[in-house]
Order: sequence, then C-alpha cells, then structure tokens
Amino acid sequence: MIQIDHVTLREVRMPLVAPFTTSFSTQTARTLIAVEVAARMGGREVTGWGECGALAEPVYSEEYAAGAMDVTERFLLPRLAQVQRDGSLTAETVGEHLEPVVGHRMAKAALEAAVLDAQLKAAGTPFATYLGVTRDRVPSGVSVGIQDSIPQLLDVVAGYLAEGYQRIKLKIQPGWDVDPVRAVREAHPDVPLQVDANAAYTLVDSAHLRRLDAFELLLIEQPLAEHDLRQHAALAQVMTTPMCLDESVVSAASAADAIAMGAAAVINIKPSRVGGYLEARRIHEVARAAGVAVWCGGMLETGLARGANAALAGLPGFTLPGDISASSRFYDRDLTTPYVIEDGYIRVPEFAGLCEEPDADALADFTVSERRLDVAAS
Ligand code: NPQ
Ligand code: MG
Repeated sequence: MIQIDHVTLREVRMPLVAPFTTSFSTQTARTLIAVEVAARMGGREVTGWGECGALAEPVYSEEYAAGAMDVTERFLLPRLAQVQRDGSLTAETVGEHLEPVVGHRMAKAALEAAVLDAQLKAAGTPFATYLGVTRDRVPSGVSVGIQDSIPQLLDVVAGYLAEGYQRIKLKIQPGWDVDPVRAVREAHPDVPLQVDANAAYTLVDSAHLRRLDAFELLLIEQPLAEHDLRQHAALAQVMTTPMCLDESVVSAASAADAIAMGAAAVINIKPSRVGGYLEARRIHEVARAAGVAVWCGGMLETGLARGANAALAGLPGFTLPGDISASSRFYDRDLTTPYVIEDGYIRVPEFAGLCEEPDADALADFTVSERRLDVAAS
C-alpha cells in the first residue's frame, strides 16, 4: 500500500528546437504539467514523477494543461486522499478510484504514472520488468510536421534518416498531402513511411485520400474526426492503405469497438490519451487478441515519460516503430538525462521506476508555476 503525503504540480514550458506544425496548430513550445508525488511506502519515503500529456490549449483533445491542474487539485487528489485512509491505495487501483470522475484521462494518467513510479522505485523494480518486457531496445520513428515547402520537407526528412530514424511519419492536411508524400516517396523508395492527418478530413475527401494508396504507406493515421468510427470503417473499405486510429481510441473498450467495426487495422497507443500505462497495456492485449498491430505514439514527452514509453513499446504486440524519438527531436535540454537514438533504436531503461529523478536546475528553469497540495492532511 502507498500513502501519498503531498503532491506538487508544476506547469512546465519547454521551448521546441523548431516549430511543430500539425493540422490543428503550430507550436513553438511544449507546455505540460509535471506531477511530483511525495509518498510513504513500507515506512520509507519515496518520490514518484509523472507528466500530463494535455497541451496548453484543447486543440488535440478536450483536455488542456491548466484544466488538468485544476481537476487534479479539486477532484482527483481528494478521491485518492479518501481511499488511502483505509490503506487500499496502490498504483493498480488508482484508475478504479478515479473512475467516478468522467473523462480527464490525461490528468488521471499523470497521477497514476507518478504513483506507479513511486511504487516501483520503492521496490527497486524497472518498469520493463514490471511489464514483463525482455527487449532492451525499441525501433525509433519520427513525426515530421508540415513544412513551408517541399524542398524544406525533403531536407528535414533527409536529416532524420541520417540520424538513423527507421520510420518517417508525415503530418498532412488538406492542401498538404499528395504532393509532399509523393516527393518523399520518390526521394526514398524503400523508407517505411506513414501519414497522420489529426482528424483534418471528412468522408467527402475519400476520393482524394485514395490517391495516397499509390505510395505504399504503412498506414494512414486518424484521417477523420475523433468520434467518427463508422466513417473510418467506410473509408477503410475504399482505401488499400491500412487505417490507424489515434484520437478515437481512448480506452480498451473503444479499441474493441473500433476493431469490431472495421475502423482500425492498426492502433496508435498513447498512454496519456488512454488514461495511463495500465489501460495502455489492456489495449495492447485487446488488439493482440484481435490480430491488430499497435505502436506507441508520442505527445512530445519529456524524459519523465519517454523512457517508460520505450518500455511499453517492448511488449510483443508493438510490432511497428513508434513515435519514440530521441529527446533531441523536440528539446535541446530535457528534464532528465536525454534519450538518444543508437543505430535506429531507443534503449529500454534499466533504472527502477518509470523515469529518472528530474534535473533540479532544468526543472527550475522550465517551471513557470507550481502548486503544492497536501494529501495526507486533507
Ligand atoms: C499525434 N504526436 O500523433 C501527436 C500530435 C501532437 C508526435 O505527432 C505539442 C505540440 C504537443 C504538438 C502533442 C505526434 C503535441 C503536438 C501531440 C502534437 O497526433
Ligand atoms: Mg496522431
């Protein structure tokens, strides 16, 4: 059992190495909430860390960083304070205890991750061992934003391939799709290539989207809106490119629905989007049972979550390279020792817990506001 004493929520703002443009925004910095849980376990004090994937604005999903901070303080922590009184709090029970709070999966995921990190650190157990993962490294892919021109896109892609990335993902949107994809495919005939639309199209665009079938893509990710499962199934009927869902899959149940409806041949699993690593593992099981491939997506994580994503991607059903890039893809300076790409792979961490203790100076330099919340006393 774990007893949380207090939690510190930090709003962290990390400049990006280059603007990252998708169909829903152009970002020059990553604002996220870092969660620090100070707890006692087995009479010992232990600290766990997690990060909330919500963006500063609700443009990728309905959650946003300031809202996640508020819901954590007002609704999530009071519930954990309540249940830990009878000594039944563990990382494995956080999800069910927070179930009565509807939605807010990214906020819940950050809290569950911090409690799990504390629990595993107290036990001296690496996350990979906890998951039963034996792989010591996972293939690394990279997400390439929308660029100002096709020559600029070709330069950027060539740079990532030179760094060793094994798979290229191109962000697309209406007006930036067939031509850039063709240019990259013609420049790199054998490179594993996929596209991500972040829900920028509708079924009206299906004839246009079918033109992407000519480029031997691994998959097309989330072409249609989050709730459009039937439409994704209809589009999958007319495209040869495998349909992959991201925003639409928020739980094991929604994964099962999408698979049953023929809306997903592949699933992008993001621990933050689905409420945490434990639900992510359940989605892995659902997909594997259905013969559906999965890969680990990215939310521009800092070192507080990037290593744990690599461990998750070590599970057997993760058969495609994930968006688990080197820290340098987005950050000149990370909160922990940066993750580096080695011969196209990211190493699965061997340290206890989900992440290293963040560097105090980096954390202080990137923290724009913080709130300490007492739990044991509340
Ligand atoms: C995706 N991730 O697969 C998301 C989109 C995303 C790596 O493409 C700040 C700025 C945070 C942009 C989180 C990737 C973001 C972001 C996620 C984009 O759909
Ligand atoms: Mg995506």
